[in-house]
Amino acid sequence: MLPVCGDHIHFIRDGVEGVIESIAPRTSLFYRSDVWKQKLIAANVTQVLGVIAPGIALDEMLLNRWIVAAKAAGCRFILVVNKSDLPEFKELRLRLEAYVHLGVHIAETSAVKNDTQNLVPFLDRERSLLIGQSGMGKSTLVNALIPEACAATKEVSDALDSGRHTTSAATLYPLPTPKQGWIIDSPGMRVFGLAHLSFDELTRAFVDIAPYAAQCQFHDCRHLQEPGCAVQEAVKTGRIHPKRLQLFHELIRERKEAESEQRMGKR
Ligand SMILES: Nc1nc2c(ncn2[C@@H]2O[C@H](COP(=O)(O)OP(=O)(O)OP(=O)(O)O)[C@@H](O)[C@H]2O)c(=O)[nH]1
Ligand SMILES: [Mg+2]
Ligand SMILES: [Zn+2]
Repeated sequence: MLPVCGDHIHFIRDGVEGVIESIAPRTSLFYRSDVWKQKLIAANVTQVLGVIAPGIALDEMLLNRWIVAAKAAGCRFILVVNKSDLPEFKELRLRLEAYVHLGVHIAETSAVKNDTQNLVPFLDRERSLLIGQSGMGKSTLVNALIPEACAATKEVSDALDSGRHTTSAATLYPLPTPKQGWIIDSPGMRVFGLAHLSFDELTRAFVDIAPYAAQCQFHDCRHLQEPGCAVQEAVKTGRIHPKRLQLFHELIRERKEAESEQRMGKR
């Protein structure tokens, strides 16, 4: 087992270096996966903070993948809408009300203005993971929450000319006392595969689809064209957003593709 940010490890010091002896059992593991590899992101987190901001096109399918991934990992999901100081913020914020019924909490922030008061109440005693596309302000948020963190942000990387993604590895920062818990900053990501989730796991992770899936006429209903499909019916009557069912099918397809590629690879 390879260690990942957030792990509890036992290690033996050897001069200035150390050797990892063992990794304690994890309470959660947040990761993404495609056909060939799993990309571990963080262990032992209790909540995922997905960061979005105006000015960078919102990829709602990506956002929905994070929500599903958090649910599947047993984590609470908080949508952090950053850069509230920008004029385009209001328009973006209005589009997000639809997410509240998926159990998503929303916190508005302006990291550059040090305005994190809506987010702070969510953090104490929690182990949080910041995720989001590059440039949304994850590292700037860390610095606003924990001044001594000194996480590199875009301005710094521009000065050093270190490329597109400013943060290159996940880093854990303890919350300042008297708060307990920690927060992990992670590198920006544009794709988020969930090929590790089975049909049943995906069904459970779609909190809007799961209750209807239990009512389908056939217990192995795939919610495509089957008669008596309660999920399709709920889409027709506006109780499930069609984009959510579209994503569900997309994820099932990706899973199937991954399985068949792996079978071919093993031959
Ligand atoms: N206007 C405004 N700009 C912000 C805010 N927060 C961050 N920024 C700016 O957005 C840019 C990107 O910030 P970063 O914190 O480096 O973004 P990141 O999400 O960590 O990016 P990666 O490390 O590449 O994933 C910087 O120029 C920040 O100054 C904010 O609240 N308002
Ligand atoms: Mg960063
Ligand atoms: Zn069905």
